Amino acid sequence: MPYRSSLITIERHIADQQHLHPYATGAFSRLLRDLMLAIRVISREVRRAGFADVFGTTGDENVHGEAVRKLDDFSNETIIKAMRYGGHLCAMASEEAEGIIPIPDALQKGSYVLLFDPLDGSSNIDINVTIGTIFSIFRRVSPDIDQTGDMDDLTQPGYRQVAAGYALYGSSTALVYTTGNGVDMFTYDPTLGEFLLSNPSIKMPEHGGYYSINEGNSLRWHEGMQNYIAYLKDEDSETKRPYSLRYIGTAVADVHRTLMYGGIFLYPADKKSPRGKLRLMYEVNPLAMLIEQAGGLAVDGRNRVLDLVPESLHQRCPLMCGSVKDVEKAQTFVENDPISEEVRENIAASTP
Ligand code: P6P
Repeated sequence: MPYRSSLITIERHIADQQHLHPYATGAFSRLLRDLMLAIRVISREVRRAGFADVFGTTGDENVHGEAVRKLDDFSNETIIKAMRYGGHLCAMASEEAEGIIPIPDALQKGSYVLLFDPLDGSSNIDINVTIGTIFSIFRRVSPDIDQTGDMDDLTQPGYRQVAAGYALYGSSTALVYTTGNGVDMFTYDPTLGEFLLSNPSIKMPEHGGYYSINEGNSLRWHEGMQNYIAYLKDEDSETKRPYSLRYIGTAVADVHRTLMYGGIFLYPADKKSPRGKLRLMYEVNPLAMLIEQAGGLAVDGRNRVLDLVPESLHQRCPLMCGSVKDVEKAQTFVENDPISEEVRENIAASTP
């Protein structure tokens, strides 16, 4: 029976899952509800971007020296405003903000921290190609519940995430999230103003037929990665090769296709970027939790992403993720690439 006919709203689903979290006091459910409101507001703005003056850039640059687009700014502010008053968070961090986003002194602090990429895929905004919002939630580790959280709360290893997910602003607006009990997808029905359960308990195929990587970087790849991608292009009916290349250039969209159809998404370390491009705390960690919860693997080339101990809030992290058989095959090719040496050197270089 197709779930599209189900009338299970995300609020109902969160409440139903609450019994799975003995420590859940309802605050966690209310936190997710507030985040869903922010995503609804961003979805509305993305949908009308062509009419409202929200295309283009603000003229500012973010902490990474990248041009900030108007929708980036709007999405960032929307999440901060929707989340700071609920009393569930003690701190936030965003791709668009250099340091901790504190909860104002006058407002109640909570037991969680939220890290997010407010609008992933910015370069695709003005050409109406799928973009998304990525989020990651941890319980605070600092003891003082009345104080704003600190960097230790925000830079925890990914296996401590209590929830992770993304919104996808594509042909429809979808929300995919996990609280550690599998992955569920909800599709937004704007006529009802509700996210309705559309794909419960998503499970990835053991291997797929797609690979997703920016082939423009191929001359920068280390030898192992070059050999792996060449392997995927060989003719071999038994292993269903050649794979098809799909690359949207929005990590959320490329990972979502990998989650739904199987295969592998890669943004590897290379000779120019020893730690790849994607950010560990608010892109790679949440995407890795979702992929693992759906039965896949997510590694930095050598290590399980969720085991990585962060050194800084905005650090980059190489990513290979997707179907178990595909990621395991890729690892046999790249295990001798000089990634760990360069990463170690790069860690020293980037430590402020
Ligand atoms: P490239 C979008 O700007 C982003 O951060 C990710 O969403 C995406 O996977 C990647 O950059 C694309 O980068 O170098 O292939 O254009």
